[in-house]
This record gives sequence, C-alpha cells and structure tokens, in this order.
Amino acid sequence: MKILHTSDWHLGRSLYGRKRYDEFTEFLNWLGDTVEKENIDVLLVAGDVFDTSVPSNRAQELYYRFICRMANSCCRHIVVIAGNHDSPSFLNAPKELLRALNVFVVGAMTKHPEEEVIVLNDDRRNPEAIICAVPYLRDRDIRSVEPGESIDDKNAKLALGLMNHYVEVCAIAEQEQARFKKEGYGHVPIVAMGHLFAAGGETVDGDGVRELYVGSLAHVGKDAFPSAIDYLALGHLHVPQCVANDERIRYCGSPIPMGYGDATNDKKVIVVRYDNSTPAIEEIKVPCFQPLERITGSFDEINAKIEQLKQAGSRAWLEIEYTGADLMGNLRELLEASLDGSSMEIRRIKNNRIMDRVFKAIHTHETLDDLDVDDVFDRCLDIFEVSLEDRLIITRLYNEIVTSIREEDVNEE
Ligand SMILES: [Mn+2]
Repeated sequence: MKILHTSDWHLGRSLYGRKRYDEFTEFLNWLGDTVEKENIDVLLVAGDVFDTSVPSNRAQELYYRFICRMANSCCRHIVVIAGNHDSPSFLNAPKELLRALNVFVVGAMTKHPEEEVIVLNDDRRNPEAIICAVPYLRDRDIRSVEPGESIDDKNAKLALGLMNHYVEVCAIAEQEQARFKKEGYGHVPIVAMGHLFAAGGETVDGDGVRELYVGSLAHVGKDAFPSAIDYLALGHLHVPQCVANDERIRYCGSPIPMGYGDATNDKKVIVVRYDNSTPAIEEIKVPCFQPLERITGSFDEINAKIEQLKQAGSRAWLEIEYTGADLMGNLRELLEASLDGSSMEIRRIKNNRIMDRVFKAIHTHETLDDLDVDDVFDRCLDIFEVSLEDRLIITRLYNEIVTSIREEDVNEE
C-alpha cells in the first residue's frame, strides 16, 4: 500500500493582489500525474485545502476537478481534513456526495470520535489501513472557558484538550487494529492526521502561517501523540519537516511557496509505503511552477540583477527592495522599463529611501494591501506609545480575539 501525504494547498490564495490559479492548476495536474506514476493507493490531504472560508468558484472548480480525476485513477481512497483556513461546514457540505467517490471528508470534530476513525480496504476488501482523521481542533472544540483563567491556564488546557482528543480517537483505532489482528489480517497500520502547530516547528518569515494559539505554550510536543500511531501526516507548517527528529511524524509543507520568504525552500509531498509493518518514507520534490525572486540593492545593482535574469529567460515575479542613497520617486517607472521585453513581472517594490528620509516614521508609501491585520495593530500600538510590558499582554489578548474571529465558521447555519 502506498500513501501520499500533502497539505496546505491554499487554493485561491493570491500574492500581493495577483491571483495564482495557474500555479494551482499546474500543481494539481502534477499531483494527479504523480499519483498515477507512483501507483498511490491512498491520498491524505492534511488541511488548508482552501485559503479562505468562502473560496471562489474557480478555487472550488480546481478542487472538484482534481477529485474527479482521482476517482478514475489507481488512488482508491482520499481523506481530507479541514485546516484552520478552511470552513468546516463548507468542506462538510458535499461530504456524502464525495463519499460515493471514496473521498472521506472530516471538517470538524464532533461528539462522536468514532467518526474520525476510517478503515480503508484494499481491492480484495481486506483492511489495509486505519486512518485517524483528526481535523484542525478549534479552541472552542477542546477548551472550556472559565472566568479568571490566566493565559497560561488557557494554553495548558488547549494542549491537554488536544492530547485527550488524539488519545480518544486512537483508542478506537487500536480496538479496530486488535480486532483485525484477531481475524488474521496481521498488523494493519494506524495512520493519523492533524492540522496543528507542533512544538519546535520551523516557520519562515512571510510563509503565511497563522499563529494558531495565543502563546507558544499550546504547541504540543511529540509525546502528545499516542505511540500506536505508525505515521502522523501533519499540516499547518509550510516548511517540510519532521517533528522532534521523528521520521514518522511529519509536515509535508505547502506545495507552492506562500510568500517570498518561503520561496527558497524545497516544496514536497511525502510517499509512505507499507510492504510489511515498517513504513518506507520517501520525499518527492514538487517542481517550481512560478519562480519568485527577491532583489535588494541600489538602482544599479537591481538593474544588473534584472539584466541577468532577463538573459537567463526568467519569468519570475519580483519583489524589489531599493536601498540606494538617492531619492527615486520614479523608481517603478524606471524598473518597469528595464523589464521591457521580458515576461517577468514586478509584484512589489519597497522604496526604503523615500520612506526613511521623507516620511520618517510615517508609512505613507504603504497601502493597506501591504499590511496584514497584525501589522495594523502593531502600528496602532506604536502610535499610542504603549510600553513594552503592556505590549506583550495586549498583543496576546489581541491574538486571542483574532483567532476566535478567524475560527468562526461564517457559512454555518
Ligand atoms: Mn496552511
């Protein structure tokens, strides 16, 4: 049996206002080809299928078209869990229809943990894997609020709630596993899924990962997961990595870089093969569908780099940071002219000189598009000259509010 683990597609996401449907289309075509070439039996999608809780029709089309392609391929089963960006009720809405195509969707945890345990059968209808499809667990799913709790109390409760849920779901899977053993099926592996921030996880600036919890204490450690799990397919962090050096607890990462800070990382999907009871794990590199280039320097340095990229026939999207000494009000016009005759595009220009000298401390050249909500809040704290000590407390409270707003499922009725 061969399993392919992917996550964090973020279908519908844009980069500085530029839609990225071409990349998503190319990725899903590549993924479909890879599933067929590698003879994948099971596809696991560990959350953040869509970038927003109300995905565009085009993003939905990509998703359903891919599922249809898979339904006619060697891939016998698909399991999809919701991530923190997904609307649980949106993912769940076509659940029963998709079930008919051997696609299992788990949008949210319910009062019935057995609903997260899925037994997959092979061609001869023998059990081949037990999947613990634990979706992203929202604060309100796993934590009861009590008055007068400190932030540390809250975090400890969140981590505990998360651990307990995995224990509960895995216990059901283990019962199934024991039953299969008794019936003579040997060791049927338990493969768990999750969308969470594991302790010590690596993120890079600009990779688009939302801080999930209020502080860092709620990040769960490796020991939060029951030892009966043979492989844990995680989503949420966009840089591929193992948790605490354990090969079997992994983030596959996002298949396309979410921002310039993430552009130099290799993008991957993970293939897990079970011939007997020990898994053989292999990483497959996802090709780069749209190169992103960050250029920093004086006007001449930037131009030299552009010339070099032009010579190489680059079609990169550029993020340019001008650090030269001269004030250049017409920087964009000049750079656009340098790009003439190439298929490169400028996504963003940071003109530090103008910002430093002329509008010192006022961020006149920024528009709201350049900032995210957290940046705006930071600016607000600056303006009110909030002390460092107060800043920490206020920021934590603010993060908690933002998280709860983001976790609200706007489509749910
Ligand atoms: Mn994500």
